[in-house]
Amino acid sequence: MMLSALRMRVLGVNSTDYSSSIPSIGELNTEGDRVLVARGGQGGSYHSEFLPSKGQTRQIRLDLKLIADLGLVGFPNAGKSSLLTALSHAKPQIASYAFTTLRPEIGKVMYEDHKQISVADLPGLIEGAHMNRGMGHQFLKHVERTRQLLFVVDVCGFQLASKTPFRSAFEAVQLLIKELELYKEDLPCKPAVLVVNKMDLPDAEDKLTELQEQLLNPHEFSHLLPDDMVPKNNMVFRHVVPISAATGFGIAHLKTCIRQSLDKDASMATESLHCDRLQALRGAVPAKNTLTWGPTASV
Ligand SMILES: Nc1nc2c(ncn2[C@@H]2O[C@H](COP(=O)(O)OP(=O)(O)O)[C@@H](O)[C@H]2O)c(=O)[nH]1
Ligand SMILES: [Mg+2]
Repeated sequence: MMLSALRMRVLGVNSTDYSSSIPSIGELNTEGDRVLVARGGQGGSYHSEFLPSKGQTRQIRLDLKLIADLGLVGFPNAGKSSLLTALSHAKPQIASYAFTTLRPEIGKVMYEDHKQISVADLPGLIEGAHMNRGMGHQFLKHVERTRQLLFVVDVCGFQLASKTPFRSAFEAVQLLIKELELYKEDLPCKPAVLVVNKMDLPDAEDKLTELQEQLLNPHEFSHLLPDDMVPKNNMVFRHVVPISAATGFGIAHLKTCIRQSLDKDASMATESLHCDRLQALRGAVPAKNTLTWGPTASV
């Protein structure tokens, strides 16, 4: 059986969890991609008295992918849904309690030159998501598939519940990186922009300055977190953008930064494609030249 579709992951039997350890039969990412899931039987012939043989049977699960240019990564209440509303025409649910967003919501950010960028508001990530706590893997599997990440933190910090520890904006950033790293080591290598939200709140400026200092030298502040929650490698954010999703402060600048970051990757990808093509051509040309112009050429 041949499957042909868009944006799917084809998983083997009994794949109840979403982590990267599941046997994946293949991926259907672009139009025309095909995956062989099960082999058909031989057709009937003279030798088999025209009885066809049975083909393979296989139980599979199709895992529909969410592909967006940007994925919003942040703890609950950071203002991800509010940011998506400020950036696009999407209308995600917004409320001051955790897990308001249960399903990913995609918004389109429009630019004056008609370019559109898709941004996915993903259900809240919490500490322990890599162990499938909260919405754990359901969330992280989507992060895996967005081109770039938009980290969103509340400048004043975050506390999930009265029994869980308070986390400053810096600690939230570190913990988010750690969750991604523990789920899949190379996830924090994705290009990322850090959005510091709620700049309209009192003392926000001072807290932003403190966060920026800590981000410049994260190792110096690693004692703020338990050893096992300190990321192995720190992410280098392409931009750190203070905003207020509530008042609109910084949103226009953020749109510019997002665009710059995505355009940078697009031009790098085009350049590397050109390089590959050139290499391929160079590989082919000398062989021809040897035949035509080499000493043993006998044309
Ligand atoms: N003061 C202030 N509150 C905000 C801002 N952005 C979001 N909020 C509030 O923070 C809460 C959580 O916002 P929401 O967008 O649902 O966060 P999410 O869980 O990350 O999607 C809501 O009560 C919002 O009104 C902001 O820029 N300033
Ligand atoms: Mg939300």
